[in-house]
Amino acid sequence: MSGNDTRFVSGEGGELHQLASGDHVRMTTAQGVVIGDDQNSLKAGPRGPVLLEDFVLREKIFHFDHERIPERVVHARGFGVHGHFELTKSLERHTRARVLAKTGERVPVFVRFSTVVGNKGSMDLARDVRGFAVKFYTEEGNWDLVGNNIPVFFIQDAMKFPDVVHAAKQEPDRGFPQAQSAHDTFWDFISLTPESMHMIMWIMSDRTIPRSFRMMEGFGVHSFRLVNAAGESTFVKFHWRPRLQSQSVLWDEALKINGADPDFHRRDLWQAIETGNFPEWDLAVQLFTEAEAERFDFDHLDSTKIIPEEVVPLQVIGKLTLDRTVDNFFAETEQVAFCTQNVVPGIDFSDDPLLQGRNFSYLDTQLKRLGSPNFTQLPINAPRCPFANFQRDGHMQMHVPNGRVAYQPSLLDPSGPREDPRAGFTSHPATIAGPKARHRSATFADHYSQARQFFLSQTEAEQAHIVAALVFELGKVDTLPIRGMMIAHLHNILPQLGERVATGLNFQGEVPELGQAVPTRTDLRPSPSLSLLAKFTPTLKGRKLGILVTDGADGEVVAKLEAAMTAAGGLTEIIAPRIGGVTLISGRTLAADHDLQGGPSVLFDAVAVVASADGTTMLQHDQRAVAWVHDAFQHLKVIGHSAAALPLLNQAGVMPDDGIVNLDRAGVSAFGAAAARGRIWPREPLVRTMF
Ligand code: HDE
Repeated sequence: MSGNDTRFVSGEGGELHQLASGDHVRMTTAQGVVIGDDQNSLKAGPRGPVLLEDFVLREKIFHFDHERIPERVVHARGFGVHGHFELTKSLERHTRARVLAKTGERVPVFVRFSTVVGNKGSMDLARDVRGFAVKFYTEEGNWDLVGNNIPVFFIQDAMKFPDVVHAAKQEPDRGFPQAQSAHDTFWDFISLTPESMHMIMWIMSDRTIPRSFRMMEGFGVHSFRLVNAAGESTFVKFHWRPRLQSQSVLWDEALKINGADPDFHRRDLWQAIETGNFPEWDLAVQLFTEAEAERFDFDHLDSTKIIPEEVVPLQVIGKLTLDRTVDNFFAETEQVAFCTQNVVPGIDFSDDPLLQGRNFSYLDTQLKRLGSPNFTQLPINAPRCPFANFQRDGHMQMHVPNGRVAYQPSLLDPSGPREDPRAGFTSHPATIAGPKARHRSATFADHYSQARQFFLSQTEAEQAHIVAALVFELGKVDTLPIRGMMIAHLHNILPQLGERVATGLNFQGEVPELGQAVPTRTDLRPSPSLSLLAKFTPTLKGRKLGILVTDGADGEVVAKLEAAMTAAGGLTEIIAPRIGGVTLISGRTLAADHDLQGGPSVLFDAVAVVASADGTTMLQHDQRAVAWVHDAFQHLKVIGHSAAALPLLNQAGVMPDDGIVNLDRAGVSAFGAAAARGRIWPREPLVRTMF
């Protein structure tokens, strides 16, 4: 901007007016009246009162006052993106739904990931279940698969949903804690709800602190029905499997990430898509008949149970790709309205009592949030196929229907919408019988066997993390009898689990004897697919390397690291003592993405310190640098270093192991191979007490 730049004009009070010129459109009121001054309200005299007549001011403030809508009662914090789904294997034999029968078509989707408990402004790395909600805009209408990143749920009946949510949310008298289950009311409820125990194993595992939305599995949780053209029904469970595999952070890392970057997950997804690294998931199904379901030794209508892959194998049928960020967070992510009852012909519900309750709740909650039954007309919610009916009027009606007929049957309007019994949605005519009563089926009564199976299916490190999470969470519970009750449940799951947690808590109180409706089965074989670490294959794809550099650093090593990461499908960021970057040994300036404070090592999957001798001396006097290395070491990360950087590593308490790689001696490829394997698990017992 220069003194004679005509795009900018100073006003009488020295305020800056940026005028419409060049590509700018002219600013108008909501009525389309061009605004002449958007800096000053209309006053009686330069220092006089503001006039009520100022419709421009009043309209602007009025709209601002009403910008917020109620946040979602659960899953308030979320992040949505666009993409598409492509079916690779037809399920035509089982369903007439085109989206699951016609291969090779790209069906547009909108996906919203979320946490459950925290409010909208809470942090991304809360220990929490993640929502994984997918809206398919199919040619036969919208299909919403509103799932989570965990295949089971806390409760068996929708009747208990408000209770579990109230218990988990901030305690109502004090308004805290935010986005945490580590408090009395949550564990009070859980300790009196044995059906939650399987879910507790999952949420205390590292699955609830995912490394990225891109690295999470997703599950439809309930059984649904597929119905084919002949009207035959097959049950189905839906699974999303991330191509980048499931990966998690450590708890201490999660705590620090929340401070360093509360938007860690949304930034990660945004950055991946904006850099063309589109995340992908396979859609897999478990298919089974009613007769097969009868033979399971659990009830598939009970959402606290999984169907182990060993019992019904997964079949991959398609691929989800997320490739476009939203244009506007509010219009799309905030206004998207997922509803479990949004299904298309060929997809139908099971009698899972949770699913049945959800089918009421979602539609109801959208009315509260979006304020009008016409929320279906918002661009993010509207079907992309033709739609027509006689629903009329209501708040914020966007359509202008013509004609005098808003009903049928009618002879007056020969072209109006009419039902189609053949193409239209028909419910599977399941036969229903039984006494009308408030039942809980006896087939739902085994609360511990699958919890035990899950725990025993984990690797040693994963089991230790479940124990540590329970020790942390129950340690935040002030009411000792709640701790005692929980230890008793854990004991029912597996005696050693109860004992390990009791040891971790140094629990001296009374552990009650808890009766069991069904004794814990000890014959369920561990299911390897339930462990994230056991099925992980080394990769750098989608991972991020942080390189700490100093003045005088060897730019060639940095370049080689960057090239290796790029070739492997990963990203690299440079951290320097100051944000302006460093002067390399070659004299060239290397720009930084973060300064030491802005780019702590918790933000990266692996790290490298490429420092000169003088630079190392300087870093040794900077606690931020020492903490950077120290954290990376205790978070079990692979650390590459220039030979000259060794004194910094020593000062940070780094002990040599397979994950400490001298870049000058072992080379960049050795570093890459080590980093691809992920964390150095044998290091963990050296840096943390394990119970
Ligand atoms: Fe939800 N859930 N839920 N839920 N849920 C909502 O709907 C509810 C359940 C899930 O990104 C609400 O739009 C009941 C299971 C996701 O916008 C609400 C019950 C699963 C999202 C609601 C459940 C979920 C929600 C709040 C027990 C995994 C976020 C805002 C019967 C399969 C969707 C909203 C988004 C949101 C009710 C249990 C997943 C209140 C009554 C089980 C991913 O309608």
